[in-house]
Amino acid sequence: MFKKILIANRGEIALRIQRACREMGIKSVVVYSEADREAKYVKLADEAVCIGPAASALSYLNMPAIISTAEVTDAEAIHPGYGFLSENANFAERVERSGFVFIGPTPEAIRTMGDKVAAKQAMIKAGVPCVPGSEDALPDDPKESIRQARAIGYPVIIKAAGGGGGRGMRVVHTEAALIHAVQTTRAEAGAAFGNPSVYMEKFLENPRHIEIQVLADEHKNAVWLGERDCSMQRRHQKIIEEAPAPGIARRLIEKVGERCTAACKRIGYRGAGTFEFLFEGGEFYFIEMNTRVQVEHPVTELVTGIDIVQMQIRIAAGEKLPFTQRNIQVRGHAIECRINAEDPYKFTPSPGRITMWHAPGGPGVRVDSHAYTNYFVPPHYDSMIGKIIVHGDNRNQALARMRIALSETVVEGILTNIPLHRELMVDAKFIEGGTSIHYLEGWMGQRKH
Ligand code: MV4
Repeated sequence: MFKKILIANRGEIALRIQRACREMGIKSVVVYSEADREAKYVKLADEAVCIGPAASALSYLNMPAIISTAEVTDAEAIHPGYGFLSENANFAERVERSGFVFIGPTPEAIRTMGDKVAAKQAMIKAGVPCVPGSEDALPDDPKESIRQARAIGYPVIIKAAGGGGGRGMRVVHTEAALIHAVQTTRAEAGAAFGNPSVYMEKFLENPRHIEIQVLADEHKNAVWLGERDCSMQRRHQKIIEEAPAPGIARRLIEKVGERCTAACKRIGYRGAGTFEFLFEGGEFYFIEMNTRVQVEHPVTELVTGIDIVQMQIRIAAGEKLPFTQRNIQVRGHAIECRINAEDPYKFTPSPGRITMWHAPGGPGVRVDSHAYTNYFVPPHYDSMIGKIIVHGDNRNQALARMRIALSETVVEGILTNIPLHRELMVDAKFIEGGTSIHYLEGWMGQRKH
């Protein structure tokens, strides 16, 4: 096992990785920007090194600064967390070329999944169900786009191969709008991702967003750890996630879970990963794969009892998975609310000093946050300052525990989205379960304030 790991991230996930290291007897080095100098998790690490000014481009995205910090501190491995460099194949490659272990998949796997056309082709080959659409990038020939769209049937969606996470997409309802949409998406993709490739899919109008968590080792073992329902989102920012997904037949999920592990084995996937699906009309359709630990990993940890971050580290150290699929059981229900420093009605960021932080507790309540009374939320990064995650024997108990947890939580000095979560936890449709990816935006429009 590693003796020392460098954490190439900040905030709650840097603290989460640090906790995993501590439990495993591994020393942690945290890199930080000038904006994070005073944060408690920085002081808590075994070693901390400032790698640059507040701007991410000069600190958390600064590959030479991070790799040279690993060199001077004698770290053996680098954990990238989520966001920043976590899905940058060039970074993973440079880490390995410098003689360190990248805690994640191979650079090749990251690169394949980063190209959404290549990812989809790999999944089709591996028998994972995908959205009907073009198997290759669209050629520059308008006739061919028109032919394919007719074959698929309108509405279709044009997506950038280099996009993902909601960037670089356009819905097309009529043939009259098609060619312009393809050209515009292509031009934007070239400018934004340096890759003008686009592809076409049937547009699913009212799906849910369901994802499957997997773990795979380098010895050809792979397991899936159940699913998460991440449909409650606004502008591609998830705010609530839960496991299991309400109202979906177990045999359907099991079928798709088994396809995901089969795909992992086939492509030689290693590490933690997430297969993202749209779920509509009782069918799963693969859209993308994430090759990192995700923000919402704790809901899976609470229902399976498996520490996903510790497993990432053990896999990266070359260990075999300590369990097989038969050993994995999903127990009860978990819900996560992301706490953002933002106006709960206008969604504008609300950085600044937290004058009072009181975290909830009690049975089945977990808080993953680096915040505390007097913590200053810097304006330079994502507005998420933590997560409240609850577990119960069933969904109703989890909901009750989340309502209590939210009622206990006190955050003063900045605005947060806690009032929004309090409202959603008593919303009839959310309580019923199974709302689509469009529910929250519709609900926002209805809400009086
Ligand atoms: C889609 C879709 C409907 N049909 N693809 C958005 C993010 C990216 N991961 C894929 N996305 C979508 N792809 C087809 N063929 C609708 C979305 C989508 C979405 C997906 C997941 C979660 C939230 C979303 C919000 C808007 C659109």
